[in-house]
Amino acid sequence: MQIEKHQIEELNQQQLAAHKRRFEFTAEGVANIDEVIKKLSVFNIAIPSWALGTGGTRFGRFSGGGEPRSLEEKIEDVGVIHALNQSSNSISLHIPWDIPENASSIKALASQLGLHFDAVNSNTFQDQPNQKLSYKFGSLHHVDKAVRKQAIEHNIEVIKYGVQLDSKALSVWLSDGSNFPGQLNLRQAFQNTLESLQEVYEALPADWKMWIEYKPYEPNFYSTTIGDWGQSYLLASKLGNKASTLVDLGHHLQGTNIEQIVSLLLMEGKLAGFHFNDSKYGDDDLTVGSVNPYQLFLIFNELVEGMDAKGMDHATSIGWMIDASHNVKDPIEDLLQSVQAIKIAYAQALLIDKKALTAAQQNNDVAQAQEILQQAYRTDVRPLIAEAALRAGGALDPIGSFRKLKVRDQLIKDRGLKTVATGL
Ligand code: RM4
Ligand code: MN
Ligand code: MN
Repeated sequence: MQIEKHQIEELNQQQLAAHKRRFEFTAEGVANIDEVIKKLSVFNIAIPSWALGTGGTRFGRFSGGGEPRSLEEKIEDVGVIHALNQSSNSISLHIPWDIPENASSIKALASQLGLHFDAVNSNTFQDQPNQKLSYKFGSLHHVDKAVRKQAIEHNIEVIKYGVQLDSKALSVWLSDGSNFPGQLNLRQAFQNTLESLQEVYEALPADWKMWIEYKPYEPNFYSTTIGDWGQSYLLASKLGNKASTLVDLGHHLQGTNIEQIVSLLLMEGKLAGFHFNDSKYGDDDLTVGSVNPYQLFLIFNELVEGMDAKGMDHATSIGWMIDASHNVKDPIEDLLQSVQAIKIAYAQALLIDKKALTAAQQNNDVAQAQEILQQAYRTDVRPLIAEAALRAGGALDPIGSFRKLKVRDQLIKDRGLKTVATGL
């Protein structure tokens, strides 16, 4: 199913007059409005191939109907998202959940929808049918060299798929860890991981990156071998320039100051990018901005400030991706909401009066510093996001349009009610 340009234009037309009024009201207070709109127009966030189906928990999975049955259908769904928001022009594949059997036809389909391929993700946290050795006790950190070798080869195979699709990064998340004290020699586990990653690193093409994700617990509950940003950073530093640290917002213990981690990784040139989601307790993978939008804004404050300090291009110099899953929402609606939330936080960060904030910081004027941040945070920037989408050919109201166009009904008609997408 594909959304036609004229369908979006017709819906936009009905909302145009109200939008213009709202936009002019907000734009009046923004000195560099054209620059802000331009930055918002080129800002894209990748969609993970595993988030297009209904997510499950370990207690059950309730399929929502019309889920994509193949990689082609997942790409079509990203096409729908991108047609509506003009901000999701790439897809990130998880191998082997989504193996591109015929790379050239997959690439052709994607580019017809204005999409390309973001990072490829390896999976050594599950055993696959016909797999020789088990990952029950880990993969790249395993005590048995043969298991490590199998996991290394899998990562190299993932790079090969990525090369066929013009991806430029391998993203590695390991569930490796231990469930009980004493189970593992922690130093040995780390060293095995480093050696294994070194072999994968050797196989990276010259223009590729390796993104190393960390996570404090789950599925292991005593130690995770890449458990925090320090451990990821250590690996990335030892590996070399192509390796850096990937921050998944759900992979921190409660109360962690994520914006500070982000700020320092950026300073060191070791921030690979993001897996965006939101959480209340742990790796909840909830819709971005649904629980703690202020934290997201504070992260973007550090990002904009830190990237500007280094003259980095906001849109392209690090990886922007969603990593969420949904067991009670329509996945497409959820992803549209997530992308909107990210763009809202980014727009608010662009509105911060940087000069005034620097002055307040220099004068230890704490109250004023807070006023400046919250002035930006409390600005309703949604008309700016809508204007950027409008100028790029997207919908003023992506979710409203998705509903009015009855996209899900159509997908159920085309694919059936009881379809199940690959993924978690
Ligand atoms: C993990 C982690 C990875 C993702 C898997 C599915 O918790 O966030 O990025 O690939 O889940
Ligand atoms: Mn992740
Ligand atoms: Mn996760």
